[in-house]
Amino acid sequence: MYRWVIILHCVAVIHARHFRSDYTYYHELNGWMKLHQMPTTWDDARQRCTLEGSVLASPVNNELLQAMKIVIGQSRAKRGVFTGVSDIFSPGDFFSVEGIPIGKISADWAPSEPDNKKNEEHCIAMLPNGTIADVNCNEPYPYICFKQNTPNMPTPYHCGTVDPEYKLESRTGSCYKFHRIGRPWPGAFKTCVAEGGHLAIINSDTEAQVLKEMYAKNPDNIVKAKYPHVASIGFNKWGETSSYSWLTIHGQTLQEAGYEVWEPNTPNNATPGEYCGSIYRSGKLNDMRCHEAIPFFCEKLPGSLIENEQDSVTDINSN
Ligand SMILES: *[C@@H]1O[C@H](CO)[C@@H](O)[C@H](O)[C@H]1NC(C)=O
Ligand SMILES: [Ca+2]
Repeated sequence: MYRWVIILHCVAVIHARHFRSDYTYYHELNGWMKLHQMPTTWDDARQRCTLEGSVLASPVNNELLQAMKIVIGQSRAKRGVFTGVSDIFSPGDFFSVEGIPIGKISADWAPSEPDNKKNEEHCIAMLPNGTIADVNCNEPYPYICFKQNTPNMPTPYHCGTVDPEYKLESRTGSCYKFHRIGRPWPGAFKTCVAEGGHLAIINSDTEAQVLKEMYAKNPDNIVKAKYPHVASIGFNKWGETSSYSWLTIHGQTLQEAGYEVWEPNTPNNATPGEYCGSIYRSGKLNDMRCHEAIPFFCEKLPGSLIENEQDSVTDINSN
């Protein structure tokens, strides 16, 4: 009897939690939400939700409207949040990021909205009382990401994410993903964080070997990268003028981190401004200009994004 209780409990938990532990499951939505307290521009909010595998939430039905209202109410977002509704594709044509036209959005306008003040209001925010207003897309707001549950949702793999591109490496105990679409170093950093990890940090010769092998599996399929044979990892030069201050993104010197094998004649700041860290296909380190779009490696501990608290399932009506 006791055993059955445990099994049933586990089934329910797995069902409810198999997206990400930083998201909360809402029964009424059959989906997950995450409030981002840190205000940002609409573009950045949309991109971060996308990178997390979700969408920028909009009140596309009454359940979402009520849930968003509750999340805003529980937060410090006293001015409200961005919704996913904007007219970025064509001025005056407002759609949610899922393509729902604003006429079908389940929210009322706040008094004297929309007013398109100064002809600069192209994004829709939700106020704490659930009404909406057009606002400036570049004026930072908090936002909510939403992930709809679907019958064919993948369950997390051994890397603790539904993203199958993360592969567990037994030699190091970490998971890695090679991003073959080039991004500047800061965008690569953002992408890895949104995926629950960080730009890869090399802590041993073995780990350098692991990345080298992954890189070799991608000989000619790298896109949007000016330099396909160099890939960003997690170290950079702190204080651009001081001579030797290369640190990992977790604050260690390369020597402390456990790997400091530079490609011959690097770092050389060959094109001035090479303050970001990368590796060649050889697995050896290189200095690179931070704004160059190049491929990159993310690293993720298998336990990040795994739920270890008792219950993250929330009932909207349960208070
Ligand atoms: C919602 O909030 C706005 C802004 O504070 C206010 O102007 C409006 O009257 C409120 N609407 C309702 C229905 O409470
Ligand atoms: Ca307005």
